[in-house]
Amino acid sequence: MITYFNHLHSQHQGKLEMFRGELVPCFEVPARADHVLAELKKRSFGAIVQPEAFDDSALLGVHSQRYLDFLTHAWDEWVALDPANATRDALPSVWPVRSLRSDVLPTNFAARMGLFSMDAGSPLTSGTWVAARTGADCALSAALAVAGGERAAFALTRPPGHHAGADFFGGYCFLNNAALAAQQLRTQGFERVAILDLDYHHGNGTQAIFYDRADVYFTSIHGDPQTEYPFYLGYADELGAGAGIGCNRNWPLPRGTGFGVWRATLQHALSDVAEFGAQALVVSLGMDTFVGDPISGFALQTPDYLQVGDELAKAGLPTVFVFEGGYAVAEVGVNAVNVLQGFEQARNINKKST
Ligand code: 6XA
Ligand code: ZN
Repeated sequence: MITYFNHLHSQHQGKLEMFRGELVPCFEVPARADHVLAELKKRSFGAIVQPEAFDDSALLGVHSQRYLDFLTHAWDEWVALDPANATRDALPSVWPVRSLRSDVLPTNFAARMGLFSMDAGSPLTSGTWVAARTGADCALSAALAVAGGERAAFALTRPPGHHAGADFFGGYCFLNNAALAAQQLRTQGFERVAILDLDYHHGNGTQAIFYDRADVYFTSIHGDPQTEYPFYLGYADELGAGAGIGCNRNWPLPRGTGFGVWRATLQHALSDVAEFGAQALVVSLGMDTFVGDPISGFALQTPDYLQVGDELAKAGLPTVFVFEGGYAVAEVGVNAVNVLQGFEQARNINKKST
């Protein structure tokens, strides 16, 4: 399987995030992607290449122009406010909640940080834009490769993407890589595309981007939003809107869920993907379902991820894997590559038997 690696990912290196009432060192660190890269190399998993550079217009199928304009210049604006800001990251602290206006674009930088974000846990740094932008190129490149006939491709990038909406960042995410991959597959001619989000956290951004569309099916297995981030989306009664009714399906599960129940849920989700008639699949590959994850609550074990890959291969679809969360840094590489290896092994067995 070909991997598109974001060689600029470490440019995004947040210092502190707001967590349980205090500023703590960021969980979403460059070492995460480096461990996955090292494991791919250790297992000689396949070609590891830099992404193609796409024009910014490729982002407009998913994100709004005013959000992209904001992200492009945000760091420079932050430093222009005070040169000392160059040594600290920007975090939002005020948001336009119900009854406040979000149609007006304020000139004040802090006000725009709040307008274009959903939490105070996602620091914007000097290298955030270049890292996120190159990550988007990875997702677009992986989708293009699959559209060109590769059975599967892996976008190995950070920051992650699935919480980012059309016009907001949050949950460590700035550009929605999975949504960009799905949109690219649509543009390249796949009529019906499914996104399967396996991250511990519900992919609120991806869901929202496609919520009223009948051509992209979104399904997610995640911690129950009653208790788990992102809290305000991800319930089982969210089934889509307008033309997209029936094209959204959530599988919230309680903290402590182990592989038996999780795998049965995956099988349900994949049978819905088949029923939808998907011609291609995007997997939001979050590895924070691991029992040792420091901010999550499922109990999957390292060998389980081989079986996850096996289940995904059974869907028999051209597949784009997009790296999302996973903060047990020492284990994230082995776990992620186990999914990819399980997928490849199942595929090879099928090839031999047909
Ligand atoms: C709150 C937790 C953010 C979750 C990020 C994540 N700071 N999303 O892993 O998938
Ligand atoms: Zn997550």
